[in-house]
Amino acid sequence: MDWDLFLAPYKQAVDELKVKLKGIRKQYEKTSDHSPIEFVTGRVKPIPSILEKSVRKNIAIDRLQEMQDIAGLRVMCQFVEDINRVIALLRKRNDMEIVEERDYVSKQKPSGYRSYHVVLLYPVQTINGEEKILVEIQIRTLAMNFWATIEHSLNYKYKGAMPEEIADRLQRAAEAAYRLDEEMSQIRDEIQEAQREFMRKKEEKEQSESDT
Ligand code: 0O2
Ligand code: 0O2
Repeated sequence: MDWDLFLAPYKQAVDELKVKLKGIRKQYEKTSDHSPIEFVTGRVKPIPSILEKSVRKNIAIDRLQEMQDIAGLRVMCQFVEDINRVIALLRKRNDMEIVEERDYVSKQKPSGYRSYHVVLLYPVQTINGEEKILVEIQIRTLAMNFWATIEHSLNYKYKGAMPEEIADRLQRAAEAAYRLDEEMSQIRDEIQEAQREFMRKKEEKEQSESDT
């Protein structure tokens, strides 16, 4: 198996999509509208994780292109409402085709995990022509991301054998993260007004500095 060759289009897709998704944020920065995207990260799944998942999901090595998250991106949003705005933006695009959506936002996983997963077919242009590959985009709030990051590292630490007390605490933390998102949504208008005011003051300051 030539991993460099196999993973090259995935790496290219991650790089391209990172630029494209960050571009959405940049476009919003030029308007007075709130950006539904706070920040974007991306990664190509490490080879040991690909192999572990292929065993767990019973995917033969010559069918690895069926694995949905070899190329993975994460879009972080301030508010739960922003998740739908990001999904709407993705659905409108003609440079990607959505093939599957998994909504763990309205229906959380038993672990307490919440996030919206969109699986795409994304065309990568190579010297041998176009290659369509699967890409997974996870869209979540900052609070969902905070929880998932901690839970992921604890899972890694305990290698699946998480002490019950810690699992209970994580459940409670998931509920707290949910309530935090709810509270933030409720004061969303006030936050946005404060952000607009901040931008206005910043622009005024920059303007007066350039005038002098
Ligand atoms: P900027 O100017 O900081 O916005 P990369 O290869 O660096 O583009 P990668 O490897 O996919 O990105 O992921 P990485 O490095 O973990 O993080 C990607 C971007 O997300 C980086 O910005 C981080 O600064 C930003 N980031 C990570 N965590 C947070 C966070 O908690 N809050 C905020 N607001 N941003 C975060 P860039 O792309 O380097 O550019
Ligand atoms: P990574 O690179 O470590 O993030 P699965 O059987 O759950 O592995 P499935 O059903 O194909 O995979 O897809 P699913 O559940 O929609 O998405 C799997 C990915 O979602 C995981 O990737 C995680 O990134 C994230 N995820 C799903 N459930 C949880 C959870 O309970 N806690 C945390 N922290 N993340 C979760 P991988 O494969 O773990 O890879």
